[in-house]
Parts: sequence; C-alpha cells; structure tokens
Amino acid sequence: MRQSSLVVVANRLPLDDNAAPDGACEWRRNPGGLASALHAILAPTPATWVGWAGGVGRAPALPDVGSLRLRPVSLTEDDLRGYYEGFANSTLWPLYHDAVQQPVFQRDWWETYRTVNQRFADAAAEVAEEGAAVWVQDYHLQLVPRMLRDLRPDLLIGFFMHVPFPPPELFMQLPRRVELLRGMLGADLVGFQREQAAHNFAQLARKLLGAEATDQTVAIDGRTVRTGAFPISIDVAEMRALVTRPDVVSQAKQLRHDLGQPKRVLLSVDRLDYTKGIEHRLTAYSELLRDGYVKVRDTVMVQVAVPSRERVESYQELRDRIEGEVGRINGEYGRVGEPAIHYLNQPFGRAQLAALYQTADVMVVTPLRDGMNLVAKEFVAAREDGSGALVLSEFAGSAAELEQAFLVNPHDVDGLKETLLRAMQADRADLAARMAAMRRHLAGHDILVWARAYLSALDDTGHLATLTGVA
Ligand code: ADQ
Repeated sequence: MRQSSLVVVANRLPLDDNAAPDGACEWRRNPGGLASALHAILAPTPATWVGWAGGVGRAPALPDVGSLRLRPVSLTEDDLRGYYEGFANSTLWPLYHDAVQQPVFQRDWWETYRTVNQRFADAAAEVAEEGAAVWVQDYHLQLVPRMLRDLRPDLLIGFFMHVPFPPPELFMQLPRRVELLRGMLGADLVGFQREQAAHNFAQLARKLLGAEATDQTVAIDGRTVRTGAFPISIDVAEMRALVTRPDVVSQAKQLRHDLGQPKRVLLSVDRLDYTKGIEHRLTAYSELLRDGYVKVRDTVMVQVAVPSRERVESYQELRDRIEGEVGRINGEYGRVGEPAIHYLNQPFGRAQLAALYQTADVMVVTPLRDGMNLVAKEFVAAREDGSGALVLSEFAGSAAELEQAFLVNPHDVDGLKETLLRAMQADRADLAARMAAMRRHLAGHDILVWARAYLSALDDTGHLATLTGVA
C-alpha cells in the first residue's frame, strides 16, 4: 500500500461527485479550498486524504485527484444516522454554535461516533508513513487524534476545528465531555479559527482534566500540546481569476438585467442552516419593506440557501419556516413579475457564484454564530472594482479580520435594519475605502498562507519541511 508523509483526515473527501444521501454540503468545497492549497504545498510529495466518499456501503477505490491520493472510509446507514446526523450534527453542531438550536443528547449516538472515529484513525494509521504528519479536521473527528496517537506514537498529529469551540458553560453540558477533550489532546497542535476558542479550550482543560494550561499550551500525560488561532481563508487568486473571465462578467450583467435593473441588489448566500441567521434577516428585511424604507421596485433581495443536512428534522423544519416566510413576504410586498425576495434553494457552480457576488451591491452575511464564514471573504475577493458593501455579523470569525465591514449584532433586529440602511445609503468613497482595506488584508491572507502557517507550526522541528518545502 502507498504511504504518504502528509495525511489529511476529514469527514468528506474533496470530490465533486460525492453527493451524500442527505445532500450534505460541507465546507469542503470540492475539489477546491484545502485540497488545492495542499496541492500547491505538496506537489513533490503526494499527500493522502482520508474521508467519506458519500453514499452508504462499501466505498469504491478512487483515482488520485492530481497528486492527491484518496483513501475512502465507508459508512453504513446506521453510521450515518448515529455519527453524522446524530452526534456530529444534532449534538455537537448546535452546542458549539451557542445552542441557538437545542442540542439533542441521544445516548446510543455516542457509540457510533466512537466506532466511526476509530475507523478513520485506523485508515490514517494505515496510509501514514513513519514519522508522517497527520492533519485531522473538525468536530466530526474529535476522538481521532488520541486514537491515532495510541496506534502510531511516531506520528506528528494536528487537529483543526473549523467551527467555534464553545465556552465552558456550554461544553460542560456534554455527557462525554472528558473523552472529547482528551480526544483532541491526542494532537501535538490544536488549531482554532479564533483566539477565544483557544482560551475556552485552556479553561476546559484546567477545569475538567486538572491540566496545566495557558492559551498557547496544555500539559497532559507528560506531553505538551500546543494550541493557537489559525483563521482559515479562501483561494483569493481563483476568485479573482473567475470574476475577470468575460463569460462571468457578462453573466453578472445578465443577472442584473434579469432582476429588472434595480437600483440596489442585496445578496445572501448560505447553507440552509439555523446558525446562519436567515430568519432574523428576513424579519429585518420585511420590516424595512413594511415601513417603506425599501421599495420593491428599487431594491431586490436575493437569498441563496443551498440545501444541507436534509434528513435532520430541525433542518426540514427550518426550511419549511423560511419558505413560508419568503412566500408571505413576496405575497405581501411583491408585484407581478417583481418579487421582493428571489429565493434560490440550489447549489451553484463557482463561476455562477462569482457572477452573483459581482451583481450584488450589499452582501448580507449575518450568522448568529459562525467559525469563520468564507462567503464574506469570497465576496470581498470578487470585488475587483473595489465597490460594494459588506454587512457582517459580529459573531462570524471573519469579523475579526474584515473590520471595515458594516458589523452588526444579528440578534438585534432593529440594529440589523439600521445597519442595512446605512450600508445601502453609504457614499461611494466610504465604501471604496472599506473595500480597499478588506481586499488588502485578504491579499496577504489566503488559504495557502493559512495552510503554510498551520503546517509549519505543527512541524516545529522542521522534519516535514525537509520533505515538502512547507517552511
Ligand atoms: P460552512 O458552515 O459550510 O463551513 P462557509 O464558511 O460560509 O460555511 O462556507 C460555505 C461554502 O459553501 C462557501 O465556499 C460558499 O461559496 C459555498 N456555497 C454556499 N452556498 C452555495 C451554493 N448555493 N452553491 C455552491 N456553493 C455554495 C464551516 C464553518 C465555517 C467555516 C468553514 C471553513 O461553519 O464557519 O468558515 O467551515 O472553515
């Protein structure tokens, strides 16, 4: 069997054609993002990616994607229910997002989560060469670092949490809190999106395990685990290349035309998820319409909400509520041929998304809680001409970097209305200055910079660098 000096372990493989039975659309935009950043770093030394290929039953052998090898992990229908839809997405996901939706604690999910984590750890142990670096991703696989250390103490193990890591008040609710924390602490480096998460982690390590911990290190079992913030980013060059493509430019013009050449286009692009604040946003927008601050003829709102985790009941209920509300708003304020909200519940290609970003005047990104939020960064990267306004939730990780956005507390519907109006009415010079500052930041902080920063921190002895040129 072929072994690699770098192994990535994530719930999903970075494939295009791996639609899950539940239509899952995760952060692993396929095959871009992390996979292409790794290609750029590791072209001479092929990495292996361990993950679920989508679907149930025995996973097929898969061809390499460029220089990246794929090692599929198979899941049964029961695994999918207990591990993915259950413990990961009905217990951990809501709890880590401020419990904006009540987390479900169903006891039998834990055993499946543990078994599936072991399967991922076994697969990683199999494909990692002696002394390799293994980079484990996200809340689905929190037990893998420790399982892997037990199997292969020779490995350099990294863990990165893409979602928020909650404060003790929330984490303490978890029946299996000690095992989950110990699982992550099997890593040599635990990375988060924000400093606050590393702080929460240190507090929990002290409180639950009696470990000596600072916001940078946790001492456990005679080892020192390093922690830190590594804010993820996007492939800025890819987005810039897309928005300058003539077909994308004309698609953007066509979109504006199809929308009836309004004075202003407001745009939101989200996975259909209760953390994304879609309902609060609709309430704010409908009140602006009701009170006459926004007129359907001048302004249109486009809400793209790609289906997600469709077999999980809370997601089905959310979809029904949102579609009911969009219907109500359009029924009340729309005119023949002029809906107040264009609602698109479908996935888009990268070029189509780029055209949408170009069409918008105001991008509205208002999650109630979000680890980072890549949509906000994609919008900024797409604005080659430096125009456009970004309304951004204070509770998205990206708010710590995109400080020149119109920042808002999405729970405060009046504040949200007021901020939307400010963004719509801002003068061009103000908008251009804000956008220029955000674009400067992004230019120096793309996904490649992120991957390099994480991997060189993981590899503090320089061992991997000699193999791959990471440093
Ligand atoms: P997500 O919660 O999935 O990611 P986000 O960061 O916004 O959220 O990424 C969504 C991705 O999906 C973006 O790249 C976007 O372009 C794409 N997308 C959205 N709608 C789409 C559509 N209709 N068609 C096609 N593509 C679409 C999790 C965390 C985030 C964190 C990321 C990365 O919840 O906080 O930023 O991981 O770490």
